[in-house]
Amino acid sequence: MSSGNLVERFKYIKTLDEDLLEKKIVLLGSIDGENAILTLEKTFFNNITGDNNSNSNITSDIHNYLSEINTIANNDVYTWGTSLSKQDLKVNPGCKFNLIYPATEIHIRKYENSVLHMIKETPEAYNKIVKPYIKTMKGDRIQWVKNILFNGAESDRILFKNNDYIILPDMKWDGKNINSLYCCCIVYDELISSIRDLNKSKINYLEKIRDSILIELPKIYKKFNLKSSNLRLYVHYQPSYYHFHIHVVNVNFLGLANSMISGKAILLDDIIDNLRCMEDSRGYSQKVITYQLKETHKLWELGLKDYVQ
Ligand code: G7M
Repeated sequence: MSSGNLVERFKYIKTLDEDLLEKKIVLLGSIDGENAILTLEKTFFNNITGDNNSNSNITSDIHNYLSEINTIANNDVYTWGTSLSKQDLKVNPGCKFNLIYPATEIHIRKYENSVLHMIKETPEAYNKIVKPYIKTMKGDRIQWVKNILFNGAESDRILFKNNDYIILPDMKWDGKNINSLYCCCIVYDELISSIRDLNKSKINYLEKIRDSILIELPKIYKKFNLKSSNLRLYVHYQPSYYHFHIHVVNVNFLGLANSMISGKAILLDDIIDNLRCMEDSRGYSQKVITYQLKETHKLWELGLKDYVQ
């Protein structure tokens, strides 16, 4: 079944979230009686800084690009208004969508806007509350990861792979505009669920992966002059998916505030250096980790609400 077909059958129930900065709205709906989450996001002006293909360059044909110009006001040298922009699906689509269908209760909780709290997760809280929860999140929930690693899913999108990891465009990235580059590096090691499973024995392994990403991505995007120093590598705690993966984004792109925020994102280099400096060889399993958690997150009601800072 094509995704277009699914989106056409989406019936709106309620708005889960909207973000004026990211120009994004998240809708809960149903398709054939089952829950679905549809995220709609306005796209960038891909072609202003994209490739130099003249068809796709809106700057070379601004009058054709903008139509029905409506002036709201002007004052001295300032004028502002609205207009329609010419769009075409291939080089200049107006909107990017993500559909999750069927969506589980966990998906809905993840996307629903909710109050955040700062949690101080002790090793005891991890062992008592989080570790058992992670066990319940290992099956279907990370099927998409297994599909990428072992079943050929998204195989035409893989940018690089070796024995340690696969790197490919994150589903949040359209894969076109280098300025908003967002890749996901998924490791093959199924025993690392989160940073809690990292200890000194993993330092070389993490360094090897980091160094490889920093060499390979600039090679792949050489024509855009991407440098290793343009890449920001980080890991989430808590992640949404408990199979170790690294977020790799363009350091110049600040539109990912929610993903990169402190209290959620930890730089890979800081993780490696923390491991090196830790006296305890058991590593992150022994740390108090402070991070943000939504009130609607399952871990909140499972007991982390007793560990607020
Ligand atoms: O919060 P966490 O660290 O678990 O982030 C997981 C990342 O995986 C997010 O940036 C998602 O956008 C990305 N992602 C999730 N899914 C389901 C997919 C997928 O099916 N394909 C790709 N390429 N990325 C995904």
